[in-house]
Amino acid sequence: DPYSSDPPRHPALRVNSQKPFNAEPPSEILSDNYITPNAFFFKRNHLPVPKVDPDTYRLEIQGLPKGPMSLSLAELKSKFPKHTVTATLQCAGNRRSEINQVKPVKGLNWGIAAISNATWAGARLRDVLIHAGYEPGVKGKHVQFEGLDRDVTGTTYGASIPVGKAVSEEGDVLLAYEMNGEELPADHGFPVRVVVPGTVGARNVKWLGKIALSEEESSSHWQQNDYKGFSPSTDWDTVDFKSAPAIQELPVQSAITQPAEGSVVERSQEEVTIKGYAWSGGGREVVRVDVSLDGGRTWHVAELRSGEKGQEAAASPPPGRAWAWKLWEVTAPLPPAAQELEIVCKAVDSSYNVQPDTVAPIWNLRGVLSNAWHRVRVKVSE
Ligand code: MTE
Ligand code: MO
Repeated sequence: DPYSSDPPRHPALRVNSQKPFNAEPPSEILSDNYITPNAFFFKRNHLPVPKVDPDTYRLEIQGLPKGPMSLSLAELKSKFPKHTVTATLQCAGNRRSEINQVKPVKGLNWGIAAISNATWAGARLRDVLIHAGYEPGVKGKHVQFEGLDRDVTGTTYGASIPVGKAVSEEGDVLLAYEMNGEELPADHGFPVRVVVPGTVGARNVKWLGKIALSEEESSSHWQQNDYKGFSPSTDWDTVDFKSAPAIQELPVQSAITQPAEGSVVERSQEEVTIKGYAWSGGGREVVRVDVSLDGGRTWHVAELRSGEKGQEAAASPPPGRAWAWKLWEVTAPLPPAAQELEIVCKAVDSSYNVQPDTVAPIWNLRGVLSNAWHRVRVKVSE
């Protein structure tokens, strides 16, 4: 069993698949912490977790002017300044279950919690590329990453990002060896993973074995034939994966974490508190979250928080570098006589992108990019 050496996991996680291991935290606890504890951070593995010996680990670097080279873990930690970034990671399949409800799709049936937020530390990818001879004008459009996890045929996980993101001083791309002040957990890429803030989870390659500058995108299945969006009219007979770009930046997103679907609020309390998260890709900051208790007829503006309680001010990011989610909260009066509430949330980002109101027009055969208004139904008890 290639999965026999997978690490232990927290029993509270909601498991979508055991082998490979895929799980999300209970959505009600997602908004309890601004920084998601490592044990509760969602886990998305395509393959068995590789066992990597940190003492013999080498990171291979190819396609740069100084020729092929490699770095040990100790070199990665000592040769380059340690850079810290708080960034939210979201799987392209987050909220796929809502797409499935419209018409079934292929993929893990994620709820709203295939998204988490952590403080990552490591070397900047930019510094490592410059160390290998990168300078403006060097040929190459994409930076490819290869994981050390492999399937039975020896094929490794891989992905790539545009070189501009990789070398930008404002891109904040990390070769991370720490997650929330601890060494990277096995499930999250020990000893080194790429963290590409603002970019879909799939490009944040774990158990990083190789970096290559190239004219082409990664040839991996996950870059070429997966993690792409299509029209609702495209089916498995007509889909041409070459016709769509690989997902990089994700669209604006928000969801309700509390109250939970189907729960009961007491009429006598007269008001209800609603909580959730909001985030957008590409470093676009969430500037507003609107919440409705009546299915979207009337709206309340939620209060946004971009840090642990009491530390919000320190967390205000420079424009275009809002990598971390905002948690939001609103307390609103219960509408008189309502026996059931349809609670809805929608976020607006700094480009004034908004979420679509329904799922059907964004349905796609892989069930990715699911970001319609999130709706939760609760009962009001007399
Ligand atoms: N990297 C490797 N090597 N293997 C993988 O299976 N999964 C990707 C990405 N990096 C993956 C990987 C996907 S699809 C996502 S959403 C994120 O890792 C999940 O990161 P996490 O498990 O730390 O939450
Ligand atoms: Mo993912």
